[in-house]
Amino acid sequence: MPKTIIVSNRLPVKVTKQDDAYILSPSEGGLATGLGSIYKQNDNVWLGWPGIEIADKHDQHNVTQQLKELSLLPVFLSQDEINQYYEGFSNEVLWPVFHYYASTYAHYHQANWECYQKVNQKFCDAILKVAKAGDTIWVHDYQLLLLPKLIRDARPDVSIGFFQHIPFPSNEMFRLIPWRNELLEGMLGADLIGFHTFDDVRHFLSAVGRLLPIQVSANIINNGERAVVVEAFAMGIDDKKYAELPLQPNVKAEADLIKETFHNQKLVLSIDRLDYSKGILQRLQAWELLFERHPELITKITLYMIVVPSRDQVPQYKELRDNIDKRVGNINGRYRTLEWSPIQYFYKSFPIETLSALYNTADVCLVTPMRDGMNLVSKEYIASRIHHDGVLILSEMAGASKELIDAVIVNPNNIQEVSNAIVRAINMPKAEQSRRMTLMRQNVTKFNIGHWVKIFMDRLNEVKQMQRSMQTR
Ligand code: GDG
Repeated sequence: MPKTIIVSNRLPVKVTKQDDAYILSPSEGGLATGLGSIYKQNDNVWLGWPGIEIADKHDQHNVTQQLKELSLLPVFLSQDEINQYYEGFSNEVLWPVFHYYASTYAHYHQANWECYQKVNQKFCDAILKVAKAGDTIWVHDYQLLLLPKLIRDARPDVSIGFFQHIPFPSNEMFRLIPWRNELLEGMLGADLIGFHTFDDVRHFLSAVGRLLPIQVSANIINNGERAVVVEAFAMGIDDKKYAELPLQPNVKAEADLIKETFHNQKLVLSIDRLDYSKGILQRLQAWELLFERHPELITKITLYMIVVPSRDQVPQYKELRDNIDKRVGNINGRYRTLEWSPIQYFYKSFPIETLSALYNTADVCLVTPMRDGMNLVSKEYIASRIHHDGVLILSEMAGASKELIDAVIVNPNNIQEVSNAIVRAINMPKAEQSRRMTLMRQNVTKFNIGHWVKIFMDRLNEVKQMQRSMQTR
């Protein structure tokens, strides 16, 4: 029976070393939940890097056995490979260019490119050990752009889907990459290519049309052998989980404590990974402007800002972290009183129960990335608002803004607009909050993670059928 192989850079599992043993804890992330319905069935499998360097062959064997129990298959990477393929190429070429930060953060090193090719080949070799004719392979994200073609060349008899979780930039950005054609050709090994939004699709098609000698017609690319379909599939979340969490007694207790602590204030929540694309410094500027323009809000409103540690050994990220520390310090130093701080800042991650309690109590969720493929935090806030109140302020640069049109939409570069949106949000009448929130909740419920997985897989099947009927014509 044909099987499905999911492939991503990271496996949906956290591996930690304690003494001499490796401990596995499955991830609760949205993608893992959504794809759980697939990879845990029959002979299906999820293939990826376990997220930690395991050099010893004996340890590799043990971890492989443990992962097998969870339907997971590891691709082990050396520290050099992690540095060059992951940090050097994925995060210092693709991430900045795809988020429109090419001039500030991109570094094009031939050695990193060569390692990126080598590791994509390593993933391919691991897949070829298990893939059979008729299998379906779903490859995820920007770390593996070359993989669809590598698999296709070795195994033309499988179905390949590719989904990119981050934006695809305008061709004017994309063409800056020295190896742009190889990247596009790599992706075109897939039968179906998915992005979060129609804009990403448009940018990708335009890059293919301009850079490769290939015919593009509407959203179909014909490379002479196969028709490759490119479409938007907006990723959703596990809405039920976020609606049920606030009902748990421990979450309720935590929410009550937060309410009590901030009882005479408006609470504004922001949650991001440490990243320049998330617009954290600009958000802080808007927060400072708020008190300059509205001194009556001093002691009446608090920003609860969680920044989840990420890549902070990399100089650019460390610098960003230092700048955030400095700015938060300045604002708190300038406006705080004995009992109140304008910003409660946390540089750490929290358990999902705490996030739920915060989503549930925050009057406003402030999501203002400079550029974001989708942004799941905005959807998690909506799904958590079981009483249909609260206001989402959302950047027009996040993919989610194309769906959550009843949010208060802002341009994150317009500091005054963001600051005004906060004032508008905390003064929004309950009836208007409820009307907007109800509409957004309908969207988040209908287009949830299960729906996303289903429509992608169904479409991949249809594309294969279309290709077959074109061949027999
Ligand atoms: C990439 C794209 C796209 C955050 N803090 C904690 C925590 N989180 C969870 C959130 C959310 C996830 O992390 C972050 O997801 P985002 O979508 O906001 O952002 P990226 O990590 O940049 O993800 C993005 C996504 O892929 C999916 O395609 O939407 O555009 O950049 O789920 O809840 N989770 C826990 N503790 C924390 O402190 N447990």
